[in-house]
Amino acid sequence: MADLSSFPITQKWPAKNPDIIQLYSLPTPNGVKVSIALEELGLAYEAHRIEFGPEGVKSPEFVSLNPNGRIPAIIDPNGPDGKPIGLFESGAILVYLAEKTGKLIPADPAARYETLCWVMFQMSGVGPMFGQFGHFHKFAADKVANNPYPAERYRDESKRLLSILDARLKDRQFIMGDDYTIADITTFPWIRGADVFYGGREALDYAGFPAVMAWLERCLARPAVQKGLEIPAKA
Ligand SMILES: N[C@@H](CCC(=O)N[C@@H](CS)C(=O)NCC(=O)O)C(=O)O
Repeated sequence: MADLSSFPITQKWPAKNPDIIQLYSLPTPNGVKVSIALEELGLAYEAHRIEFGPEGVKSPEFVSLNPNGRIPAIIDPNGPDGKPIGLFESGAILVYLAEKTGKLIPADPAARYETLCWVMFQMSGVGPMFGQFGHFHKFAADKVANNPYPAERYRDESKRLLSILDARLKDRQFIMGDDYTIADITTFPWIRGADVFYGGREALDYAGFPAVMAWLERCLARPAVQKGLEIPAKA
């Protein structure tokens, strides 16, 4: 049996089966990327629900795994050289899982790097900009009631990113073409999330990006996605 005792997080959220991947997450746009990938890959894992706040993501035990105090994070008991490894940042976790299994990322080197470009496009662009859009459009709307600038800035930048994605998907099934990859898994939860969590469908003019909408439906139709979107479930 794997020994995960060097990871303090396992004291607060004990592993029932330390031989399988431990996922620390919540079903948010960043969190579901990892549960969706794990489901798609058919890897065995145990999901721990980590709430926001001092008892969850900001607790010393969680921060010992991710110094940034944010979900998602994982421990793989069977990492490089067969040793346990802890990982945080959803993009890094997706690259790790894809490379571990040789799936959800092309084997061809040039196509692999192209996939990574689109993963980084999401991590540095779509995620942060959509997140700020949601903040000003919904959660802090009352704080900026007299100043439309922040909401407009992030709305317009989010729409610009959507137009880039729409052009990419116009003649492709998925971001990398016929194959569904980690570039899709990192991106579509944010397109869905801006609607489901922020009510941003109209403000972001989703109807104006038909290729993105058709791709989102294709992604959401996958059984692994339907399952991953609900993980970790509420106790
Ligand atoms: N770049 C990080 C972002 C992670 C992130 O922002 N997670 C959010 C949930 S979607 C979180 O844990 N927020 C808790 C907090 O800010 O206290 C990643 O992709 O993993």
